Amino acid sequence: MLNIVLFGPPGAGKGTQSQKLIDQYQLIHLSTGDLLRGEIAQGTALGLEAKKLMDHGILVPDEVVIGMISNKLDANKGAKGFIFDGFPRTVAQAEALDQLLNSKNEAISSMVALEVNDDELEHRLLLRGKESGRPDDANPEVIRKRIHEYNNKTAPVAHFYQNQNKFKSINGIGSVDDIFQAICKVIDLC
Ligand code: B4P
Repeated sequence: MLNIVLFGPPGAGKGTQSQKLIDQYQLIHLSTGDLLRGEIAQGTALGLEAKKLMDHGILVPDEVVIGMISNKLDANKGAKGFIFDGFPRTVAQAEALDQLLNSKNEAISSMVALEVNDDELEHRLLLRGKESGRPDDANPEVIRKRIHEYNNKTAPVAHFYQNQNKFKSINGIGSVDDIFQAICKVIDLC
């Protein structure tokens, strides 16, 4: 199986590149952000709790997102592989993902990290906020909180995969197609 973690700060282009990668490699796209927004749209208890945190740019508790990913892995048993988009976002999530995959005799093939500076992230997210109405993209303070959460809780996840020799860094500034080609070069070596 080909199991790719797409990593990077909010607005780095993980969702954008995932859409192209699932077509190219026929992988299942697992975006915890999309799954949480789905729960919010359906008005579930989980979604109502998650919304309070997401609207303030704060990460949702580990056990919630780990449970969602576990269910999705079980629901896609015949898959050729997965793109993990926005997950794992903490070291505890990365450890849980390794355990989940281990129990199925699978493992992460590679982590691809998109590198984008804070000014560009803020610019992209504010633009998306105007176009999509996403509440967590509308307010510069919330965007800065998300970047702060990323630096505090998510950036250490890169070391987790560096220690396993699975970390690859890609410049996330440039055209969507050029970045996509750079990611494919990494994946084709897996
Ligand atoms: P996510 O939904 O994961 O969203 P994101 O990090 O903001 O976006 P992404 O990096 O995918 O950006 P995109 O491609 O869309 O998370 C939202 C919230 O959910 C989190 O803050 C958290 O509260 C919660 N959450 C999610 N997962 C969690 C977890 N595992 N644990 C705990 N909490 C969790 O790109 C952004 C914009 O840039 C788009 O408008 C796009 O068009 C543009 N863009 C993309 N590539 C570009 C390029 N090359 N040049 C110019 N613009 C580009």
